[in-house]
Amino acid sequence: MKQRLLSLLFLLFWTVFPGFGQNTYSILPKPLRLDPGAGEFIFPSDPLIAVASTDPALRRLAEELANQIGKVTGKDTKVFAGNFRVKDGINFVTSKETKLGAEGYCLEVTPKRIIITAEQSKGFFYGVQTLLQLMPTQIYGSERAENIKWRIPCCYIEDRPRYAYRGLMLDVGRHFYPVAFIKKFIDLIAMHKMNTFHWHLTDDQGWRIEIKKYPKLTEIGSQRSQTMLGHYNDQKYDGKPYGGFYTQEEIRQVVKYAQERFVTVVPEIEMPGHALAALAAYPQYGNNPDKIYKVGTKWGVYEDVYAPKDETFRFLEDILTEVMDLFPGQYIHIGGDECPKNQWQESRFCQDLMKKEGLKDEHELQSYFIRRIDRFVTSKGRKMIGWDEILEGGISPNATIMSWRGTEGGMLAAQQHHDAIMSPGNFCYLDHYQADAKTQPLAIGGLTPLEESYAYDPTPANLATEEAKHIIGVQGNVWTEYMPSSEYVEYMTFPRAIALAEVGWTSAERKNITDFKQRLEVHKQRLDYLKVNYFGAPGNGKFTYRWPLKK
Ligand code: TNX
Repeated sequence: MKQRLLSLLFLLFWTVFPGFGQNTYSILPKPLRLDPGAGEFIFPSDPLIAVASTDPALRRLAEELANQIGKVTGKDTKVFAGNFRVKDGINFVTSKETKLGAEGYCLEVTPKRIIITAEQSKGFFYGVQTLLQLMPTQIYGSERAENIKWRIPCCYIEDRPRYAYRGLMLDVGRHFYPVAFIKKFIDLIAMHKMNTFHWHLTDDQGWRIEIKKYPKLTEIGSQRSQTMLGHYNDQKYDGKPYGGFYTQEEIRQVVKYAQERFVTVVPEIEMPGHALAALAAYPQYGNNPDKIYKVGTKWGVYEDVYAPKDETFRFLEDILTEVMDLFPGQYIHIGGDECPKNQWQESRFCQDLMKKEGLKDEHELQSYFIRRIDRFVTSKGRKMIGWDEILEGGISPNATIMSWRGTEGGMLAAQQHHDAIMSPGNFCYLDHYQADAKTQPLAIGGLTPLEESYAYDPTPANLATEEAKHIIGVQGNVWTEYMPSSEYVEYMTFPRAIALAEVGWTSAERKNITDFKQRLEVHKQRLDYLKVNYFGAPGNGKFTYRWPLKK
């Protein structure tokens, strides 16, 4: 009788709180396998984190975890170096036999202890991200949290990503953001188990990376006389000079910071189009040496592009040499998008070059341009990425394609056995509105709600198995024409980037929007502790046209 009453009460409880219980495991992105367990691990007063490996990255990770637990729980948390399964503690166990790959991990929580098993430090890093998400959300705070029962629900998790490339791009050309924000952005990338920060460093409206050999790139190219106000169609300007750039020292700092969070930074240096800021500094590399170029003040596409001259290639190779010295990752992004051909059509030099090289049109000239750069990048042992326009006029032998004008480019690349990263506008453009424009601060246009980003499946169904292997991942793009501040970037980026993180990590069968949204509700508390101004955050629900809004 008592038993039946209990089950009845239980049933009633479930009807009233249907989401209850699921929130216990609000892990984003969703792991490959999660078996809930009975009971919980309760933090002792002096938790230990045992690390057997001498890998410095792993030691640092353990130290950081210990610091965070110590800071927020007030418990005396220490790292113990040794191969020892500590009771009442967290164990990092390195194993070559997890079958979960370089980024995978296994996490076991029992009432007695916690064990994270992984092959590499990256895997441990992701295991730790998951572990933090099993703790009370206060663990993300920056000070001691009182009156919390520090416990972790028992479970068994096996996890690894669906795709090897999981990226987020930030455009710092249209607006410039301080290094502190770039680091916060990288923290958020890493927390959601993405592994690539694509840094769009140059554009018509600003050159943002110091190049020692060409100081005018930043002296002149990083400054513009004014900025568009309101929407493009309003054709209004603020009349205020605007500028900023990152020194090489700052860039090294950011790259190191990212490395420590297992995030690779992919620098993008735009060519042959989106080159106006560079041409304002060095007009000799344009098609009209007599023209006075000015750093762009309005958005959109400019006709001023590089001339495919030997001097230009030397200039670009010098720049790329410094860039490669700063960014040790394998990929170098060379842009390649939106390159109007008018100036090449009108240029005697270009027309002669086309004849000499047997190029039948300006698309082939673009392809010639990209191939020369590809050859250079490849000769330095790196891989080149370009936007899908670089397919026009013939794809360069070693190029990886970033597909933005829909998914066609990525598919074509994969069919030609080139790697492709999917970033189609409809799903991945985080500069689009995320809700009815009338309720939102100014954005470029479009409408890409959270649900749409979430629904994206990067691997087109009609690719053959061998071709599908070339779809190496997915990326969200934050173009910032309409994002004048870091808070604005956060508002546009989150939570949609979290949906894309799950698209990149979680297998298609495991995805479910209702379940995602339930987990997200808990997750928002974590974002609150991290002071992320996401869409829907308390205090920014009501938008008026102007920014910043009251928080
Ligand atoms: C197209 S996507 C661009 C960017 C703009 C963006 C605005 C791509 C490779 N080029 O220059 O900022 O649209 O959504």
